[in-house]
Amino acid sequence: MDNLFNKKMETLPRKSVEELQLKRLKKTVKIVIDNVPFYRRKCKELNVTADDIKTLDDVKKLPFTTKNDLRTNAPFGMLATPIEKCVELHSSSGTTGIPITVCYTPNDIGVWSELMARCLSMSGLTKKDIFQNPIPYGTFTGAFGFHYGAQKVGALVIPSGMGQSERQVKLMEYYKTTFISGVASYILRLGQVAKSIGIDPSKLQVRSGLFGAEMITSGLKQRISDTWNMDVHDIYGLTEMCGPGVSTDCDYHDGLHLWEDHFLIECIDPVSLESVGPEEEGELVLTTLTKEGMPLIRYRTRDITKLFDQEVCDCGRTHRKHTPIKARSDDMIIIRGTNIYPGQIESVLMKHGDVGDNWRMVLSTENEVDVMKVEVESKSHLSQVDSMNLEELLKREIKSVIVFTPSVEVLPPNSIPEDGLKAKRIIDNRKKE
Ligand code: DLL
Repeated sequence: MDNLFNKKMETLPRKSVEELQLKRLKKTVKIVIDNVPFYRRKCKELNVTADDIKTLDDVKKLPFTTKNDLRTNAPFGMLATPIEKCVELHSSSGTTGIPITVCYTPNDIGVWSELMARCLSMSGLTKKDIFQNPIPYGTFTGAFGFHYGAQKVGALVIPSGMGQSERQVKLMEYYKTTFISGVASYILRLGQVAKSIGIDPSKLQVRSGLFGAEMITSGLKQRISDTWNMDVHDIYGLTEMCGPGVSTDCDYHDGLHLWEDHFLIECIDPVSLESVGPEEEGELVLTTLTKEGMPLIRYRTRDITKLFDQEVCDCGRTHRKHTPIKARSDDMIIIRGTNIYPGQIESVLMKHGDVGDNWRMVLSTENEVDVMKVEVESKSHLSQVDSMNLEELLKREIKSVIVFTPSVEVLPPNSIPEDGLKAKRIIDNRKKE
């Protein structure tokens, strides 16, 4: 209970959370219908007005918003506030080239800082910490979110930015950094770099870390924790909501608390678009409840998770938890009729001590049939016989989770190229129709 940043709001009784949500939802719907042509048109088509929102369930009367809607109205068409009231812009590049752009008013920045402070406190950050932020400072939301939140907690922030990995490790050693943030796969790489310059990451002063921006399987979490000898928390977020700071796991590590005073949660079947039942897997759909610059209604995140029904967590927080994001629905690949998510493969790989930190699935077409090869780095150089034995073992174990047998190639350490900020797990070279 002592790591609550905002005790009143984090432990608000459920009834009060829901009353607050309804009040904020009504206000948000009125604002977007009055100010955003896209929502005015969509609501007219569905014949719904702000007065039709009488209960939280009435959110289902409202239209969904998709990434494509944001792209079509980019860069500023979805703003609900005149641009002169906005003070910061962030964007995420995505895959199609048109960036998703979000503008923040001073109040939006204030809320974001508060939510990040809650997440960081939940992960153990205090004002006594030396907090290193190895994330690129730029239009990506990551670095600024952590920076604002850590300052709000009162920690000493080292804005180290991403890259120059040796320098990052030396800064940690020099300033005796106690808490770090980052993109999970980069933190593993920093661990390798530390070892390569003779520094054992587990002997540094770093005792906690808060990581996100990409999927963190329990195996990956354990691996980071073992490499660095630190407590690892998972933080989820997306540019469209605020950036990082939407949810984080508490010390019980059995789900991420999502800040329901600022976001209304739904979980839907991505095909039928109907709500899934309690504790059933589905796509997370979020409505912003306090955003001024770019409020969003029923935003389809594409992220697959399960919502828990539990009223109050043993940590005292009343905000509902969701399981770590299992996948993005657009990352699901279908091979020979089987649905496969990269996380299923990663869960198998990360259990093996001989397997290194980097891997990818390469898809191609052979004789008109889809084939999948899993390329995985070994932790250290292996003999040919040991590599072959490991390949056979991994093939059998992967088959037990995805039904068919993929080919597996064990590669020497550091042979898979690093590609951008987030790890790229799927290389799809299949022949397109
Ligand atoms: O990645 C915000 C962020 C920065 C979160 C740093 C946490 C830490 P975007 O670039 O807009 O924003 O990407 C958002 O990344 O829809 C998820 O698919 C994925 N993602 C983010 N956090 C997690 C996580 C940032 N903890 C997209 N687990 C989201 C799994 C995550 N996926």
